[in-house]
Amino acid sequence: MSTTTAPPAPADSTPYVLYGTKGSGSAIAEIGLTWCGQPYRVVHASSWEDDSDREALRQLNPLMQIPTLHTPQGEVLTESAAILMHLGLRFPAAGLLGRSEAQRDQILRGLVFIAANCYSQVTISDYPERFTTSEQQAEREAVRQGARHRLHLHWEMFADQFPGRPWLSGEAPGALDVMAVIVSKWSGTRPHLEQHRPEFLALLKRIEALPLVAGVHARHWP
Ligand SMILES: N[C@@H](CCC(=O)N[C@@H](CS)C(=O)NCC(=O)O)C(=O)O
Repeated sequence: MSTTTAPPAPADSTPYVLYGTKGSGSAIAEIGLTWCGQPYRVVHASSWEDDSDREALRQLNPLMQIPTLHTPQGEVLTESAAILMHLGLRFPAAGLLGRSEAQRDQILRGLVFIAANCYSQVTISDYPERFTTSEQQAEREAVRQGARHRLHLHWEMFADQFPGRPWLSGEAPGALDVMAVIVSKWSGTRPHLEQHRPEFLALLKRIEALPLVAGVHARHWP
């Protein structure tokens, strides 16, 4: 049994506390929080940075993945899609989850699609050693390449099934645009889309230019 204690939950009057680092998926939560006008404090933490608060992150999220969020009510939220859903439901006026039930259904579907079929492949591409018992570098590289191939295929499917009308979330941008614009940054996805789905790439660039997105994006990828 662990003898360590979890970091104290923020009191009700304190803002959201986001565990994350620059150039990572914590940008998804930051855009969502900004979108909903919610103040937040960032704790510098990631599994791959020794000089970050890895122990605090581990206690909140045994996967040690970011974004990990402590709500003002003291709940721990992990999983980017769940964080965006939480924000969309908690602050409906911000419009993260669309303006109709039909739109909301497609946004939820798209968020789960990206989490299940794209973000998961990025993890395999980044850490192929976790997904094979082989210690051979060539075998691990084969796992990485397989994940990237699958990832790019999944983005093609996403682009075909979630056309921008004119945004991924409907007539106004929302949670699905936020998730797509960040998760598509990794593992060679954008160069692949440039060749195979150029219109979809142009849509991602439009999303990236939205003021609510651009501010956070510039801090993460200066
Ligand atoms: N399923 C998670 C995945 C989050 C994730 O993989 N985050 C990356 C950073 S972009 C991470 O923390 N990776 C570190 C690790 O897996 O050790 C989500 O959708 O938020």
